[in-house]
Amino acid sequence: MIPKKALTIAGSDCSGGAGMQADIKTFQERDVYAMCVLTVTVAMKPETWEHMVTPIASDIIEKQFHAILPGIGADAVKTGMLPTVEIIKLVGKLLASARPPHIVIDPVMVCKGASQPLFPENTEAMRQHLLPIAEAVTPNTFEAAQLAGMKDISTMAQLQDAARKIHAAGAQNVIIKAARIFPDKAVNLLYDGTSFTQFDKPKVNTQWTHGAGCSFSACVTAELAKGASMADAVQTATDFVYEGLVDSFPLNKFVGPINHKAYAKNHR
Ligand code: PXL
Repeated sequence: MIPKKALTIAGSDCSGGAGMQADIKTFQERDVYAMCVLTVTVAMKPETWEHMVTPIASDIIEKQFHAILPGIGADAVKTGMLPTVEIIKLVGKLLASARPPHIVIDPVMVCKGASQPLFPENTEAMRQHLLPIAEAVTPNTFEAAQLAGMKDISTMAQLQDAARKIHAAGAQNVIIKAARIFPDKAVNLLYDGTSFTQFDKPKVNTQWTHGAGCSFSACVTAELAKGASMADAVQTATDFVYEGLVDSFPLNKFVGPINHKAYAKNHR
């Protein structure tokens, strides 16, 4: 049987837990064929784990994209780290003209372990060029506050307010990953423009959370590629990341990824 196909337009995390590596592993675990367009490489200094971010030239991004759309076709597309305004604009333009069946935007602004957002001017470019074409956008609370123009998000009322504002900026579905703001639970909040649906999990007591956000949006993308409803896609992605966190592990003293294989092991 020919599998459904998903494309990630994202950066390389050479440590393998986040970025396009997380997306590819997640697509594979969810039985969706993985394809990728590289937008940036991230390398880390071995002594400090400081992130070194190197954007890929726009013409190379465009050539990769055209190999897949129209060259192959994709049942769903997600974006990850888009490091510059120029690249955000380019990817927005390419997706708007290719019109794949599902577009999931993960508005990556900062890596765990890095202290400052990539570039503040990227936020406005994402609002302008990515939110209007997004079937779903998957910010964490920091990214949601930036996209919504809010100072801080620390309550459910503020989460809902941010979701409404991001929806008003054009995203059809807003899924805010609120892993940290509640003391007793991790919450994913889905807003479809009409109603809110909350997906709760117990907090997992681990520092090895690398790639959780990328893998969440990749799982949503894979489920949409296979024809799931948005709510079912978010439920599966919530379970996938929760089980990956329960089974996460360290790579060195700085970083440890979720276990991308955990969900499949548990659901055999
Ligand atoms: O987790 C965000 C992220 C996304 N994309 C790339 C990354 C990271 C964090 O390290 O390296 C390429």
